[in-house]
Amino acid sequence: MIKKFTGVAATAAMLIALTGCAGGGGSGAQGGEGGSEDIVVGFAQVGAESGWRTANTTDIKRAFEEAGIELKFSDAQQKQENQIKAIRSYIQQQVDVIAFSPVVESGWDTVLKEAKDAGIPVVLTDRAVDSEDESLYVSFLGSDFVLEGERAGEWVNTEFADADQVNIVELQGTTGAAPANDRAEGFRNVVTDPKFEVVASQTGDFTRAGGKQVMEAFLKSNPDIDLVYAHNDDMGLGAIEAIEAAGLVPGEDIKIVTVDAVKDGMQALVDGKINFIVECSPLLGDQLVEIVQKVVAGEDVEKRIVTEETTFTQEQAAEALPNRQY
Ligand code: GZL
Repeated sequence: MIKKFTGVAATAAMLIALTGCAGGGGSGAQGGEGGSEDIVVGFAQVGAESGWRTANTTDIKRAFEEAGIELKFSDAQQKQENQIKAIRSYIQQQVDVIAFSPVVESGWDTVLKEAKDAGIPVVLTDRAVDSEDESLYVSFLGSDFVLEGERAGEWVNTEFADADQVNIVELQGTTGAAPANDRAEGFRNVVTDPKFEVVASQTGDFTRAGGKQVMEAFLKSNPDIDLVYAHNDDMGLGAIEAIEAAGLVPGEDIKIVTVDAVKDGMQALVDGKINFIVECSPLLGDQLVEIVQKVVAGEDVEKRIVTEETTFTQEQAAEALPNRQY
């Protein structure tokens, strides 16, 4: 369906040539020479639930500022209805492109069709939607969350190679969110030996407070926990607080593996309270700007752009932390 948007954007490109003003499907930008300064983008962010999200927001705002592109920004406080309201508002304002990180995978087809009918291309960043109709967005830029879960699982297999029985508790991300679904799936793809048992799994909603609260409950109901698999650093950091309050030593009595690699998580890894972190990069700003510029210029964009990321042991974190951007 890129062709459709390319068609619209190509028409827009022709109009820009004729009238000198940019505007994908909408007429958000008036006048100007059709450069970046004429583009108006609406971004509907999930919220500010974690260090990762804060870093993601900061990087997106930086990139659009540097590119001279007007960015209308909204924080949905992790509520889907707020993101839908924001997207509808951007449609009303006839922005040139809409970008957003879907807080959950489902329930987007109606509003995305409204954007499509308004001729406004949509870019997914960070998280995916489960829409069958891939014409509803021009590109999805973000991590491979299944791979992240598999990388966490591979470390677990190695770390506990000599163990006979490993009791695991899982702090899941936001219920219904692509990173929560996929990190759970990826982990289970590789942690298959029957000696591993996920004795408890519950959402901590990607927040530090949520991780702490759920871990407190896990500790009360499970006497012998060997490992915490937290879908993000913030929930892992909350779990550390609960483990220490219970008089246990995180990273030793109970090992912890998390995903993200934000500064606070990396510091806990250096301090030995977390044992391994799978990176999930929030630095999507420059790539998003490039996608927006291509779409408005009528150029094809890749349907799926996977961000590059790695993993960190304690030693690797000690080396990387001083230069960490987030
Ligand atoms: C992953 C992102 C997740 C992070 C969490 O790309 O959607 O949401 O892993 C954040 O820290 O809250």
